[in-house]
Amino acid sequence: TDVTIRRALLSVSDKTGLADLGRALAAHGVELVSTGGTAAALRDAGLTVRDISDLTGFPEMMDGRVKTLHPKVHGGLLAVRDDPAHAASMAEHEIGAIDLVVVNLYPFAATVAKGAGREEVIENIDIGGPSMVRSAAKNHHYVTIVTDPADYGVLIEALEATGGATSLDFRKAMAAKAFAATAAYDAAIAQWFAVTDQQQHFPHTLLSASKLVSTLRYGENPHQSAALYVPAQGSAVKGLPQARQLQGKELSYNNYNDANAALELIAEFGTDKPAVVIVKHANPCGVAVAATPLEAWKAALACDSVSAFGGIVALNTPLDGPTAEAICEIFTEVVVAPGADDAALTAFARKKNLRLLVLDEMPSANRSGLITVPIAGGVLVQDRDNGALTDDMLQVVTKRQPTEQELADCRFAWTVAKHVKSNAIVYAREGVTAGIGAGQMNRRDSARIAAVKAQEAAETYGWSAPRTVGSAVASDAFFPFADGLLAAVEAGATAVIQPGGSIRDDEVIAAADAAGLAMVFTGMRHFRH
Ligand code: 93A
Repeated sequence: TDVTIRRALLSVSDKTGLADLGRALAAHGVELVSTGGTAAALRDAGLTVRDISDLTGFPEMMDGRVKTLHPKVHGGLLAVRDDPAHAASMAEHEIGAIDLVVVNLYPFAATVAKGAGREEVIENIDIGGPSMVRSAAKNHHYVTIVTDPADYGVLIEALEATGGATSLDFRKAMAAKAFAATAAYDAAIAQWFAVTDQQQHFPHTLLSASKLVSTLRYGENPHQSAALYVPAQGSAVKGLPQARQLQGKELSYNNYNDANAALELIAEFGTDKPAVVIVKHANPCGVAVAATPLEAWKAALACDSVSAFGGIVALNTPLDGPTAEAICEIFTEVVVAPGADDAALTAFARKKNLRLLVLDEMPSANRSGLITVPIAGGVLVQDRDNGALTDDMLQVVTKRQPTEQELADCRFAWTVAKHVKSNAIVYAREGVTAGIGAGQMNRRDSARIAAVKAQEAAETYGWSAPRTVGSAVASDAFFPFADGLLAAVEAGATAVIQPGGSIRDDEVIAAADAAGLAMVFTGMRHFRH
């Protein structure tokens, strides 16, 4: 099933590695046929090339829109070589077999990403390229298709090993990759139309535009297989797949998921003041903003030092030595930050298993995007929750106005609550979470659990009172009854931030007034189920 390559058609926008590939092909006596720019590049490298117009008998025309769309090309690609009728057609119409196609497409996504106008974007929709890719891939029994410059090396190796041929296994693998590439390419185009013309969701890109980054050891559990994918057409979002891992074991599925939760929350804090987030099972168990990263770490840890064991830590500032030393005092799975100085690197080096990730750029908390959730028989799609709190949204509903500190704590607690599984209750004081209640099936339980955590922290650290005393409490959704609010009062909260909008708001406001609380409504909720 080895097929010897006699004629190759090269037509590439990305000319990376082209000259080397051309030389390797020529060395095996392969005839090179190319479109204009590719032919010029190959000639510059000193190679002999036949112009596509010579093969088709037509000039490249209409600004290059019609270059390779011709039966002499597609007949040469699609013919079933050992079918006598196909062979007869080839002979009758003087169609020569093409054994290898090397194509990469007009840079559609990059053109969109650089903010080009509509006309330029449309001109960068490649038609002839994907057609050749699909013809060659369909006929992989005879034809080799290569779409990614990263595969030139393996192609050259295959040619060397066989004296100028490829195996069926290789052609199959490249064909699969080729169809994935054209699917992703078309998905990006469809997405662009949807966004530009209709402002609609178009989940196809999320579902099909995927490039395998790595196979993971296993999924959430060892009996589940798992892998990491990124959009095939490149992503504007800098996130974990682009992070540099400086040390430690390979990231697991759960590491990625938890580190992502930590990264998404830390991204909310910008870079003005050092902040630290500790995540466990995709929920924060301690968050703090402070004057230094070390102080922020200590304060975040104190919120729930039991849960922080085996946690995922994210920072919004580069890691320094003292902070790294302090983090190393407890078992930590992953640390992600926008950099680390030499002292930090030295400290972490002693913890061989700790996975240290460095991101040059933090993802934007307010970016748009789509979230998918598979359900039996389908997929749910929604916008990312990028809802941000602005001053004009805040409405004080109690007799008492919040103090400046209470208002700041309300905002901080609200930001954290957005990243806590519902029902979410977050107590915070002076830029530090005092207690977090996550994922309960009723709000009162979340409020109670958060208070218990705060009580335990007070006992661990020998504080005279839990830090919920004098705190602000955030609730991700409205209090349906006064009981959740009363649990917060009992824990010592003096200010409340919540969306409002319950039919019993009056009851809840009355309870707050009776307890002398200040309460603000946001008019926006942050369910995270
Ligand atoms: O405009 S096209 O859709 N029409 C074609 O017939 C065609 N054939 C190849 N674009 C076409 N191509 C693309 O041209 C290839 O996919 C490749 O990206 C590019 C290479 O052009 P050049 O060799 O002139 O740089």
